[in-house]
Amino acid sequence: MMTSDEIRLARTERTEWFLRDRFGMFIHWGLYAIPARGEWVRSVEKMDSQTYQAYFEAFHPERYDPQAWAKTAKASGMKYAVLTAKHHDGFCLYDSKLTDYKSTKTPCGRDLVREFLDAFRHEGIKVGLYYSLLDWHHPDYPAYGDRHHPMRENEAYKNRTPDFENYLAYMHGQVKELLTDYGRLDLMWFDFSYDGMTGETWRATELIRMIRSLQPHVLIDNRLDASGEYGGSIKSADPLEYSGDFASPEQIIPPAGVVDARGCPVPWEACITLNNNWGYHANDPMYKSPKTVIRKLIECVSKNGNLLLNVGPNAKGEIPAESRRILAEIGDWLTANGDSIYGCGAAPLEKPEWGRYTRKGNRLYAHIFEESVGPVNLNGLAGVIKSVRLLADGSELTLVRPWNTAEFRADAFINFGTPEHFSYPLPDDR
Ligand code: FHN
Repeated sequence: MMTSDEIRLARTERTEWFLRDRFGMFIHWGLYAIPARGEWVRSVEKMDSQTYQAYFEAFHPERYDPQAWAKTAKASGMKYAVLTAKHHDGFCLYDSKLTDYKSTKTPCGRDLVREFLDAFRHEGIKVGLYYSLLDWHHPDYPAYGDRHHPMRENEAYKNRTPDFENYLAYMHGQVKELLTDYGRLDLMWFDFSYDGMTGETWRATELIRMIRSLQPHVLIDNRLDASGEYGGSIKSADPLEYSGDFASPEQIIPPAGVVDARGCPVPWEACITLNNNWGYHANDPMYKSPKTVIRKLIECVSKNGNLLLNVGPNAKGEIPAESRRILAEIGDWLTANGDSIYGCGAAPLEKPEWGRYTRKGNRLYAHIFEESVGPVNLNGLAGVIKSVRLLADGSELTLVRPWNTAEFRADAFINFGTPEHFSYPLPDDR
C-alpha cells in the first residue's frame, strides 16, 4: 500500500501527461443510442426496466469500428480518450463477471471497452474509462424518491429496501475488474456525486486506495466528491481523500481556472458537448462550429486547463458525420498551430482585448480572435519581444514599437494560424 506522501508525490508525476496533452475525446455510448434522445432518456421518460429492456435486446452496433474512431481522434489532435464503460443506466460496455447486463450478452456479443482500449492504444492515444456511480438497473441502488432515478415516483418501489452496501460491493468490484483485466489505464472518470450521495457514501477513500494500489499512475477525476452541476472543484489538498487529481467543470470554462482549498491552482478539464447532448440524439442539430471549439480549447489552455470534447456515437456504432466534419477542421488547425496548445498553459499577463495568450517556456502565443484595425497591440511588452512569426507557416510578422509598446501587424486570425514566437523572457514572478 502506498503511503500518503508517496501518493502525493506520484500525483505530480501522474498529471504531467495530462497537463501536456490538453485535448481529449469524451465518448458517450450505450443502449440510449437506440432511442436516440440523449443518455438520460430512461430517467426523463421514467421508463421501467421492462420498457428499457427492449433496447438491450436490440443492441447490435454492427458498424462499430474502434480503429476508425481512434483514427478520427488522432486526426483531430486529441491525445487521450474516455469511453463510458457504464453510464447511469447500468449497462456495461464490457464483459463484467458481476452482471449479465452487458454488451457481451446482447446481440452485439462484443467487449466494446476492450476493443476501444486496444484501438486507441494502437494509435498512441492515452485511454480512460468513465464509470457511473449511479446505477438505475441495479436492484440495490436507491430508487424511490431519488431525484434522478427513473422509478423515483413508482409506487412499486416505495417499500423496497435497497441493500446499498451490496451495491457498493458491486460498484467497487466492477472498478477492480476494469483496473485488473483491461491493461494499463491512464484515467478513471467517475460520475457523479449529488445530494447525500458523495464521498464516504461511495466508500470513496477505500475505492481510491484500491485504484492507487492497483495502478498508481491512473488519474482520477473529482466526482467521487463533486458533481458537474457547479462545475466541480478540488475540495481537498490531499488527493488521497477522494478529491481526485483534476477538477471537471462541465459545459463551462471557469473564469479563472480552478484552485484547491488553499487557493493553489489544480489541474482541471472542461468537458463539453459538440451539440447539446452527451449521448446520441437524432434531433439535435445545434453543433458548435470548429472556430467556437478551437476558441474554447485556447481559452481552457490559457487558464491552465484541458478540454474533453464529447462525441455520441449512434446505435450503429458510428460517430455522427457532423461531429467528424467538425473534428477534422479542428485537427487541421492543430496540425498548423498545435505548438500553441500542447505543453502550453497560462501566460502571466492580462488577457489582451483582441484574444488570448498561451505560453510555453519563454514563448508566448497570441491567439487573435478580434479583427484588428492597424497593428495588434501588445500592451506592456515593449522591449522584451525579439521576433514575431506566424505559427502556421513560420513567416515573420513586422514588429513595430510605437509609443513604447510593442505591436505587430497581423492579419492572423484564428483560421490563419497563431502569431507565435516572441521568445521573450517571462519572469516567473510576473
Ligand atoms: O449525468 C451525467 C451526464 O449524462 C454526462 O455523463 C455528464 C458528463 O460530464 N455527467 C453527468 C452530468 O453532470
